[in-house]
Amino acid sequence: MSYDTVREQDPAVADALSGERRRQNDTLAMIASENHVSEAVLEAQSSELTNKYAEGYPDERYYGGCGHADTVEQLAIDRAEELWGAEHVNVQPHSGTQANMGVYLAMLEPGDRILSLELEHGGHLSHGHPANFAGKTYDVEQYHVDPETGYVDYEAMREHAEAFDPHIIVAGYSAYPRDIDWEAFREAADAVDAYLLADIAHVTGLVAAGVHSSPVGIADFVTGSTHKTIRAGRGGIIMCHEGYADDVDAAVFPGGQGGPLLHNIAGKAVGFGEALDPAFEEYAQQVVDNAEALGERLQEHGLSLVSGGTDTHLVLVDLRDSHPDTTGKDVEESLEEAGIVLNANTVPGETRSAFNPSGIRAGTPALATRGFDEDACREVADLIVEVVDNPDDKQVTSEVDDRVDELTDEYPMYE
Ligand code: DSN
Repeated sequence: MSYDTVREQDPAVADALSGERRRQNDTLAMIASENHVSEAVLEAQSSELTNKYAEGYPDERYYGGCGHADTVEQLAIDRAEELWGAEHVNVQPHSGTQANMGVYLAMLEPGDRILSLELEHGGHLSHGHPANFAGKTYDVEQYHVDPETGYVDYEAMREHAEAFDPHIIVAGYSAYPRDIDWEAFREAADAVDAYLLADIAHVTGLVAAGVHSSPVGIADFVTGSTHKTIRAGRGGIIMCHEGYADDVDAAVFPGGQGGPLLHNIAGKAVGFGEALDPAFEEYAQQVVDNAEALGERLQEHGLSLVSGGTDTHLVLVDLRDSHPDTTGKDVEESLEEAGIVLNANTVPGETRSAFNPSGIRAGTPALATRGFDEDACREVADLIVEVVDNPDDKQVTSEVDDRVDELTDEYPMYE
């Protein structure tokens, strides 16, 4: 893919686009929420559908000329229903946060009670952080992971639900390395007559491939984003029982959004089609195997992992035991200089700040996309530790960067 037309018309933007393409090829994308979509998804996302207004849903639009838009959106819906086994799917949310907003708008009134996992324990802003619309609109209380094990404390969550009597319980996280006991949440929600929302934003692809347990059919609502492990380009989705379909659809449009981003929905359709291929299951298994190999090797080097390991696509390192004077931000910045891009992250029981926290989060979805296996991920762990042990040593940074260059040449992306 070239940016020839943009280059002729707008060199400043073309330089940034080519620079980003080079950056993605030349560095290891280990931000757990990122991935590399296929050239076909990129093409669909940059199609002429960006020009089309199509408020409404397939065959029920408020504008003319929506025939091709209908085809694309219906393909995305049908493929999503098949991938996740859902009764009803809305593919219009612009992101995972907008998907959560759609569920809240559909089922809650302002002031209603949400019970969700605290952000620094792995939750998400849209689950009710005070800085987010959800925290400002609803009455939010939060459950936690067990400080000893790093796993969700299901018993405490259930007791909290009984005391707080929430209208909705939110499960599913952004920085949680373990599988989730959806039935425990179902039982807690049933005990207090609450809805259950499962936010599988990070693990959409793992759930679709059957390498992470599925909340579909257990939770009332399942939300996700489409650009993470599922590799279908930027956006969100909502899945629900048929009985909630009209409420959810009305909450997304006209309730919370205007016209759908049909070009993004085209990307979703293409990406979901790719994920229906049996090869996607191998990819998803490789993501999980890679994360396990990465985590085990980091632990062999003496780093502490929250929960002692991973069942998913990510590991969460708590630096406080092994490197008490090094912050997550220090490591994030030094690693970026060495060509490894991940993010500083809060850890349960955080003693620093959200901006300069005590942990790092590292994911394997993008590495598996470019072909990395467990051995390659063990080597990446060795490289990470080199930098963590020597954050200010420019010689070490440069040597790691050289090795990253060799690895990215070996496993090229977007050639
Ligand atoms: N920003 C995403 C993440 O990194 O987990 C969640 O929205």
